[in-house]
Amino acid sequence: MAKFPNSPSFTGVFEPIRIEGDVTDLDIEGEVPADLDGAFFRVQPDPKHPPLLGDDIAFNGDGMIAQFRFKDGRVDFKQRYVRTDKFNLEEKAGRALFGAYRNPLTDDPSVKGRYRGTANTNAFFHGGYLFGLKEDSPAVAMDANSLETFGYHDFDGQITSPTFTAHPKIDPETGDMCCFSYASKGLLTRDMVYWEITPEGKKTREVAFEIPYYAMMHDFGLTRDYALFHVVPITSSWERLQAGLPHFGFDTTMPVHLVVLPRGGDAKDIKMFTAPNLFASHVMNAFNDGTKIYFDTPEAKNNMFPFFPDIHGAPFNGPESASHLTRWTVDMDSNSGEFESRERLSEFVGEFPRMDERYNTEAYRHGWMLGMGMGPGSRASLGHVDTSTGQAKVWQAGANRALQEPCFIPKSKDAPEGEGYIVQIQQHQDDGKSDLLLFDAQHVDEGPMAAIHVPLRMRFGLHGNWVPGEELAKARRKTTQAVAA
Ligand code: V55
Ligand code: FE
Repeated sequence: MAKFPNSPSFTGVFEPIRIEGDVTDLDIEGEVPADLDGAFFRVQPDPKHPPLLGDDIAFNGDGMIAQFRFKDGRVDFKQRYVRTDKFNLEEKAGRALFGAYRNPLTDDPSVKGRYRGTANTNAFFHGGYLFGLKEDSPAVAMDANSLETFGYHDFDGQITSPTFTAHPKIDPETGDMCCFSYASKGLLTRDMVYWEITPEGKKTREVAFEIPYYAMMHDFGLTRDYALFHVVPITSSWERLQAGLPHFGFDTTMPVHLVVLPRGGDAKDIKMFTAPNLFASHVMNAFNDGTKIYFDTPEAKNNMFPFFPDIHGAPFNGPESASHLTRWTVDMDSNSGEFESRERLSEFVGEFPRMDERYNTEAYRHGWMLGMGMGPGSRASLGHVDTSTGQAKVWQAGANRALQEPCFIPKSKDAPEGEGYIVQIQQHQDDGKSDLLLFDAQHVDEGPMAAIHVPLRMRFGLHGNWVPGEELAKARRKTTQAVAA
């Protein structure tokens, strides 16, 4: 008999949902363009079982992937758990067997040595597979059409690391998936590996290297010529795990590094640049002009994760967790070892940065972020940031509405940069319903052109991506089935 705790992580909007199912032809308020053909995938942590240790953090829930399939002006909905090894083992046992977030010392002995991944951080499509991703474990391959799970995926033995990033990027020029792992030689190790994988699944690059200290290497930057890894002191140690502290803590006394790997080079070609202490997690985009490298990230003065507390015991500092899109510049020709500059691009306060990914690795203009309401009574918002002017267009959600990460959809394959739509989940915090909102990407301030109603509660979610219909038609299928014409 399940008994979920009566704690903030499991009550109110954090109450687990655990519903898998299908809703055909969602109720739509407004208009969905009839030529929009594809699917929006996104993932939410949604604990299947009451936590082994009595309570848990939101980042440790089992990955539940939602698919919104757009075609002929209508939208079908489907959501399924990712069948990770953890999910399967716990389902068989009928209870939780894995303990605290990234602390195997807290697990039931029966699962020692097993992958602990929850696949709760990204739903990412490449080479015909939908991948459910959690950065502490390998990628989990899924059928993008049915949301059935194939299982852990080692790319035909080409990737042997026990971990795989939740933030791969596609090089728009080649279609290659550029990706990495950290803690590549085991928990808490400073080892990383960078890979490039073709759409046919062939590994074309692999570089192993080390970072100066163990850190949460959550996202990275990719330019035409470089892969960029920002080392920010969200760090850990065996002492923390043995003491039962949260895996990560933020250390305000440690420097930040940008590790630059030339994509054509090897570990010996890496250059590292150092900046004073700051907080940065996600990357909007990066690009280079010769040896000059630009890296755009929402930067905050201090920690943004209250559940990964200050290592020296300082209380969480709300105002200092506000982040602004900031451009870091480094020059590979310089031997100063320091950043050339850190320039704030916009006054909009937000995180979860996304852009028109056809312009990934290149100079770009349009970005979108989830606005962070700071202070009581503040509302969630969606911001469109023009990186050339710093101007932001903002739409504010209503009271009792939470928003999630925006995702850009190009209007057509060859539409100009930023011409298209934004989709974004809206959670109702008062009536147990949700919407997928659809905006004209460059006029978000005019409000959504459509609200696609989801007749159930969606939980706090992480990342999502759009997959065009023509890609879905070619996607790998787990079950042979008739495909609707
Ligand atoms: C993030 C989310 C995670 C995680 C590490 O920054 C970083 C987001 C949902 O899990 O494990
Ligand atoms: Fe992320």
